[in-house]
Amino acid sequence: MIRFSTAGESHGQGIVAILEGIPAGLNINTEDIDVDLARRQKGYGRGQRMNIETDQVHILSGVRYAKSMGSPITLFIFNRDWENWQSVMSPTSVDIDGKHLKKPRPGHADLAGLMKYGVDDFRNILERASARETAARVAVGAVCRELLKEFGINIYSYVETIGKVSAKMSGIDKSQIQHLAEMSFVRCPDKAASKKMIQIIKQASSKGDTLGGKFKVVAENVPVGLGSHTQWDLKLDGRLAQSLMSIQAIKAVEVGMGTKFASTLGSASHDEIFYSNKKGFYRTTNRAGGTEGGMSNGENIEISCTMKSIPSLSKPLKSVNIDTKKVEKAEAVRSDVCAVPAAGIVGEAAVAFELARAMVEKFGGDCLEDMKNNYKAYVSRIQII
Ligand code: EPS
Repeated sequence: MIRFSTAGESHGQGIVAILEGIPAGLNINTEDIDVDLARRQKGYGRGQRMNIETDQVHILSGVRYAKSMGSPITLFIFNRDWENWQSVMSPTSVDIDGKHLKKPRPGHADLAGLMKYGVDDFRNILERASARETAARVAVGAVCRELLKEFGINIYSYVETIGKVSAKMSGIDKSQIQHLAEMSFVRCPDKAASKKMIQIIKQASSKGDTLGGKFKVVAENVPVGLGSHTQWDLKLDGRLAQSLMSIQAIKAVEVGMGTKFASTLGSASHDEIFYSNKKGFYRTTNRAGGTEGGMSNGENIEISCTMKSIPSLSKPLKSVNIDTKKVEKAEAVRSDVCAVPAAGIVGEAAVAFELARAMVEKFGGDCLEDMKNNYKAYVSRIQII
């Protein structure tokens, strides 16, 4: 079984992930992981922190001569900014001059976290709630992506909406979406919308405000039958939603037509089934977003995620000082203005992890060769149905 966990604080020494269950024999290169780490750092609207960091992965275990060994893979990403935070984040001595954070930011983990964990300085909470943690998830996703590539599965994402500006996708050639997204500063394939998005991010920044939006993740060439209808926690759409919803600031996940299903008649909600000798079973629409009954159905997996506006505001909202209980402005801490483009890369990683997990469950094997043989046998069986 594939699983991972992460550790590390935003301004501590670094972020680490331990990834277990990747079959032996997979090519793993730090350069490939670093490509995704760099993609996550980009996007118009990021804050000054991204000028400090140049994320690079250090593989501490589980890989030898650029191949997985089947043992836990430890991925470490150093926080360059740690140099500036050594006394504040010291694991040993107390920083007596250190400023305690007392005025929780509405919308952040601060208040619930400090009540739950019994601390009087919410730095203990924000350090781990921070989206810095997503660097580790992207490194994990990059390894999973390598596994999926062995089976021809391709994952990409693009930004659909930032604030009130949405991409017009109707005139865009589907085969160009991935490339156009990579070329845009906000990862939006619609050039005109990209320009407007940059403008509204600038405007929000000048007003000390932040912006959210929506991104879509697409997975191509996913085989039929990942996940299962037989038990609630095996359903692929549910697992993908959990993984995506757990990304910092994501408030809604929509599979296929998503919320539009509510107002659409059954006759226009589903994907009619066709058959040809060449293609086998196929559909001409993908309203379901690639899953039916909690299983992949062979169409592209398509999921949109909504990210709320970042709650760290340089012109803060009202809050309460936890010592005096008086109303004051929330703490103003350094932050991004808009991180929707970066969140799309994290979304890709979340989908890559869940699909890799489902692939290993379905095709098993401690070594990649076994997994490939099982896959081939399955594909040839379903082709003759
Ligand atoms: C974040 C606040 C900012 C972001 C950070 C997430 O960091 P800082 O507090 O150091 O300015 O830049 O994102 C990252 C560091 C990253 O790597 O994505 C937050 O509070 O969530």
